[in-house]
Amino acid sequence: GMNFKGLLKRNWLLIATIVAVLLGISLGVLVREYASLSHLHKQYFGFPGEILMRMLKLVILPLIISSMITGVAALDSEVSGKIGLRAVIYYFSTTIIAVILGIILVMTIKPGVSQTAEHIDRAGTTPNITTVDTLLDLLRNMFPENLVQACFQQVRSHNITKEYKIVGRYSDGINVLGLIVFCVAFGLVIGKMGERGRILLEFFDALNEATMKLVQIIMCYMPIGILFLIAAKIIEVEDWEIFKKMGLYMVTVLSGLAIHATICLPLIFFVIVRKNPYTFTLGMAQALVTALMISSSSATLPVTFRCAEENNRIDKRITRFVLPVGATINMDGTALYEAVAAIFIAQLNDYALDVGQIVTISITATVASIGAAGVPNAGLVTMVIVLTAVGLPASDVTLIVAVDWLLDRFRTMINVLGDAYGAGIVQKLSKLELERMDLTSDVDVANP
Ligand code: DAS
Repeated sequence: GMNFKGLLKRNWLLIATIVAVLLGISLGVLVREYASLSHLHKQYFGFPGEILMRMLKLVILPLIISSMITGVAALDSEVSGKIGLRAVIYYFSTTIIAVILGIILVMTIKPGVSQTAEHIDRAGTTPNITTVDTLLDLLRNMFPENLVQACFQQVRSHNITKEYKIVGRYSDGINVLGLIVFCVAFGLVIGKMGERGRILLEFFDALNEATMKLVQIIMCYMPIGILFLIAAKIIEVEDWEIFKKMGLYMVTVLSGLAIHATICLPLIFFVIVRKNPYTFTLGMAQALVTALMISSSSATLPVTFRCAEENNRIDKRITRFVLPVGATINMDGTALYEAVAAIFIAQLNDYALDVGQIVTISITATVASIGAAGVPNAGLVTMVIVLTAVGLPASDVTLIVAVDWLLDRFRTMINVLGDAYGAGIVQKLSKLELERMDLTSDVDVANP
């Protein structure tokens, strides 16, 4: 058995992070109650949290590049094709399951039926996007015209400001999808080059190792950053009343996310992997708390990597491949949320949906979740395509903006969990190929 001290020692970071969350919430509540801070001072308050976000975002670039290139180059193209296919099948089926779950819940709980859209204040203006636009943007992003620019490109998607204004088509960040596509192609080519490719492979492998060491250092700062991040958020939220009005809607979304995380995903995992799914979830705890605190799958990626590899012992050849792609396109939580939100808005408007429209909602919610970037509030923005597709006013997205900061956190957490389970499942399904490679290859890039 393990003694208490050992447990503490092994999980100190997680424990410190959870303590930081609790302290941060208390601090936020206290400051709200007893101090009246000016807008400027509120901003200063969040500063240590801002620094954490900046550091996490900073390592995304070297991490994605080095992990994707080595991930692909270390496998032969046939194997990486198979692994890629399995990952895509997993992403797709779990996303659909999440959407269906969301639809069932919102149609039984009916959170919007007892009230009308007039009772909820609208905020901000509406963006104007269509399904076609979103798909084209997705494809455009896959083929960046300039590699350097892709590293700091303004991702094409809408952005929502603190005042809940939706302000146009861009939010700054990295074009992750574009980099992934490039790195897959580049990795494949390097893998095929033989001896000459080896030097590049070793370079990127070393880059990956160095980056992960940096991540380890950054994670030590995490509790402090998180403490101030959550405290500042609590100080800053203006409208708590809205939570009463939207209570049932939030309960619907949150219970859907909870069921998906504790029943659907674990069941699939158990059937395929035959291991305890909850131990697996616990292994991801640090990443899940991080996602909850920063509402961004991309910025959580470094932590997701560490948890999956260190705690859950997933093969690096799998994580390097499955996690970055998952963080960008596999969003179960977002998909579930989009379906619930769209039907909730229909209920508010007294708008009866027929079966065809419900099918349309499931499809567009899936597309919208794939199209959403792994950044805060992205799902709220792609929501517009779901509404437009069934003839609901796109402007009604403004009805749910005020509570999105909270729901965003929870759906991001489920997005990250889905990616992690995906890595575990794909690893199990690819066991044969991985073992065969272990036997034939003389160098082991994944575990030098
Ligand atoms: N917050 C997002 C994520 O990073 C997506 C969303 O807004 O739904 O996963």
